[in-house]
Amino acid sequence: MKFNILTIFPHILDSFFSESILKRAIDKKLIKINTVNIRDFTNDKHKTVDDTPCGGGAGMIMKVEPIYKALQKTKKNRKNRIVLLTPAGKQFNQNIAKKYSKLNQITFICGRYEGIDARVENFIDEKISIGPYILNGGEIAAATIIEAVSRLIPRILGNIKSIEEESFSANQPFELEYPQYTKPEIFKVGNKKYRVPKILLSGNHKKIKEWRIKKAKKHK
Ligand code: 6GU
Repeated sequence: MKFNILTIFPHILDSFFSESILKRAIDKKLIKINTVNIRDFTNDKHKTVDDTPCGGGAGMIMKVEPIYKALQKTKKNRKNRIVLLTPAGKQFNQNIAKKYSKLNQITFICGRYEGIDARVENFIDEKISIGPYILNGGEIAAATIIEAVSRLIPRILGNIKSIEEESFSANQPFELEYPQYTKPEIFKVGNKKYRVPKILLSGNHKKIKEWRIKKAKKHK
């Protein structure tokens, strides 16, 4: 699966993609991250990507032409979804992540919060936000979505079972989240002892399963 990221800060996400699971997925060619510098699609001497708002007002607005040209360069095919990242978009969620994970290619346009020429909307499939708060630009949103989508692509996570057991994939958000523990069985802070629940050390898998279901329901 290929992710195109159109941005004026092409290196902002470099370290994010060069560690851990996403790095492994890129190395194994399960995903490809194609960062496109919008500035490369300007044709004036100063490589201008923004300009003052028509009608007046504060701030700068991202120009439509460089974004349009950058979009033309990302190879189009039936399954290439073009997503404008903006706090005014539809809120991203796990169902959207699942749908995206079935596509061949997604192109993210990272706007700066101050604004983007509204004519860009003629060249996109949808507007997406990652939550009800304002970021300076869409780059962190692109990283968030790419991480959520990538881990649903088969073979990217080492342990596929952990996805299957995950509450979200059962379409029951949070319901199946039970508390997890690892060694040591007793964690001491001063004279206070924090213990792993005895049942989890019992080896009784049926009882453990029942306990986990009970705990997960309480969690809600
Ligand atoms: Cl996609 N962009 C910006 N600038 N802010 C956001 C966002 C996106 N999603 C939530 N806040």
